[in-house]
Amino acid sequence: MKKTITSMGLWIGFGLHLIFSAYVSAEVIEFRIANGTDKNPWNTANSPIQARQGDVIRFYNDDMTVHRLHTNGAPCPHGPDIAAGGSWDCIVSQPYSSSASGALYDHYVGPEAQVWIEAIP
Ligand SMILES: [Cu+2]
Repeated sequence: MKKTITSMGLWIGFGLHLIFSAYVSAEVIEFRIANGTDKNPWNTANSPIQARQGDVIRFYNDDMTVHRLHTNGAPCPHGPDIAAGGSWDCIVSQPYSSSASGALYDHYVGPEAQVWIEAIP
């Protein structure tokens, strides 16, 4: 009887471990578009947004103007408008390396408004 309980306990523990690891492996990474960013880069090559596939990059627009992330599908689908004071979740579905493939940018400004993201598998 005691042995049964112990082995059941192990299986439950193992199950919880699987659920918990799956849960903690996806993270929400918060990135704030600073007030005054306007037509300038959102960040720099030296401090890219770092994420893993499955994570969410939550962009908060702390600026006074609308911003929109331009992507070609990676690391997440092309962004919608993020109104001043608003936020948007970029669900990282594909790896993307700005250092290898170039900075992403603000759709409304163009390539000079760089957004550096390193999203690994
Ligand atoms: Cu675009």
